[in-house]
Amino acid sequence: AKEPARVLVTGAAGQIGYALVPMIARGIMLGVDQPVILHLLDIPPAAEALNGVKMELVDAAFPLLKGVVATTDVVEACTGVNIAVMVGGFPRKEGMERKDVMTKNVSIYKSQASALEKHAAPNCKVLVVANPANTNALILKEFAPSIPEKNITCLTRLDHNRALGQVSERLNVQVSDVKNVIIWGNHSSSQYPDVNHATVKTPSGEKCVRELVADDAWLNGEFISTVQQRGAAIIKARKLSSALSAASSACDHIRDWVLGTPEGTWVSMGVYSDGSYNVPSGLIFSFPVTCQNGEWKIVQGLSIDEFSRKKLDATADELSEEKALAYSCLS
Ligand code: NAX
Repeated sequence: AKEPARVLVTGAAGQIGYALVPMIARGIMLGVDQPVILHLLDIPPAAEALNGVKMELVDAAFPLLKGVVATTDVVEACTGVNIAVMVGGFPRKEGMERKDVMTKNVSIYKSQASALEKHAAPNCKVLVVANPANTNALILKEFAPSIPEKNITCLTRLDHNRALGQVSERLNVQVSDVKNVIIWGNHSSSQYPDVNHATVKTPSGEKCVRELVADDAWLNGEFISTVQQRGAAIIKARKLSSALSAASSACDHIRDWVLGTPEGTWVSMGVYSDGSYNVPSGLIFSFPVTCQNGEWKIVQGLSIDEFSRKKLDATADELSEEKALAYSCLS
């Protein structure tokens, strides 16, 4: 039998946490043969709710769940973890300036970076979900210099999955037959959902999404804005932000990273830029990646047309600006 993996979820008393922890305990993140011990962190005002989540995890009697550590102590939460899913953060409240929200999150991610660096298991893989996800991940990277930069990522898989969903709805095909969309850049409305290399499996072989849709106006317009604005549309409908889809996508992100992507398929992950596709290095930027043996690699050599270039540059500019803002918030 495998040794249990320790999985940290921060913000575990929140909405995404509530959807995510049962998925992890059921083996959706790491596989149905991988026992897990959940480490749940939240802040003192949420301690009672966090304990309620722990009670429900006990009540669900998950066979793979070998233990639950529910705590408001960041050191206890981080100790020995193999996977860290950072969902906790400070939300933007009405009337708050961007800089004020950034200051709060910079300070959270700075201190959690140190705790992870000192206490997590060697080679711990980190996924930042909390917004601003790319920049929180960058702060975490900066303040955990001994964690290899390849181990620090942010979630854009939800946007990726949303793009697959939109193509599948439009073409009336199974979502599992659509692949290789790309989310470039920031997990924000400046992201660029790109279908130029996406394909659909059909009875007569693989076909390009662009050819099948045969409507460039839709692909270059409404499709992009629908994916970019999907989070806002969910809030409008549910009066709450996306949670089950975010949780499911976080599982997809970690599962593919740890267990590998299928041959010929790539996924989108926010990773530390090495300058590929002329994206400035030193940003956490969403790229198409393949994963093997627990490591991601940016897909190289894709053609970037002029339309795409502009969109890539715009989202990179926004991330450079966010990075500068984050640095100006460091005390
Ligand atoms: P909730 O407000 O329901 O939950 C957040 C939880 O984090 C709360 O329980 C809060 O007490 C806790 N928390 C706050 N500060 C903390 C700290 N310092 N340490 C540990 N826990 C802390 O938000 P929820 O809907 O679960 O969303 C969580 C985050 O995900 C938000 O930042 C949200 O913007 C972000 N999202 C990111 C997505 C992505 O694709 N990257 C999509 C979904 C989501 O919007």
